[in-house]
Amino acid sequence: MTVELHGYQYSVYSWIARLALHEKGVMHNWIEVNPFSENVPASYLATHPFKRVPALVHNAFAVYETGAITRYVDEAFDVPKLQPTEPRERARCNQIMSIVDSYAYWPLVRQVFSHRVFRPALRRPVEESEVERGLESAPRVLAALETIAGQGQYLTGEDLSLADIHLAPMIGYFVLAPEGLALLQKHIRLNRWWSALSGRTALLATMPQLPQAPQ
Ligand SMILES: N[C@@H](CCC(=O)N[C@@H](CS)C(=O)NCC(=O)O)C(=O)O
Repeated sequence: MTVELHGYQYSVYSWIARLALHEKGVMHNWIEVNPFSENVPASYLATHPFKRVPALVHNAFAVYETGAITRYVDEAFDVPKLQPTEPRERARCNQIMSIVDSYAYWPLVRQVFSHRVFRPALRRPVEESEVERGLESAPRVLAALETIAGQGQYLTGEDLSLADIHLAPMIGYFVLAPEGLALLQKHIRLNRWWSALSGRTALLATMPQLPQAPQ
């Protein structure tokens, strides 16, 4: 049995997929693909026609879209189960995964993290207006998540689920921006959830090694 994860070292979606594999205890080979490069191998584009990362290949089965990957990993491999079975908890889990993909990624990661943290570290051009737009959009995302987050230790109850696995890397990047951390801290449940989850072994073990900001 071989599991290959094709991902980009700094990609937040690749981090999510790696975190799910780690939580499930699934050994895998990492294959580096930079989707922003002009020279993405044709073999990868055959696997992922939209030129994004990640993609997972398990024996001869290839799948892309991070939610499809993490659900597949959860269902194809044994414990721990990462999707609630109780209908309302499962609906919340799916809802949070979808909010993360549809509404959180762009402002939290591509606007705030990228232009406040990542690009400066790489000495790449920064657009302050992107940070501003991200910080304008982020409160609605955080408020929506705060409203539906459960009262338990994790987002959907007392057990870790794919909701936590999809949101944690996005928040992990967002709070590296001081303004991101300040916004998160205004949300009592999310802040409590992040305080507990940010020290989790699997999250730290899979966290991308970011380039150091110039002094
Ligand atoms: N909906 C996709 C999104 C994946 C995605 O946007 N990945 C980013 C990296 S974090 C990417 O490949 N970006 C390349 C680009 O925007 O050209 C998923 O769930 O996998």
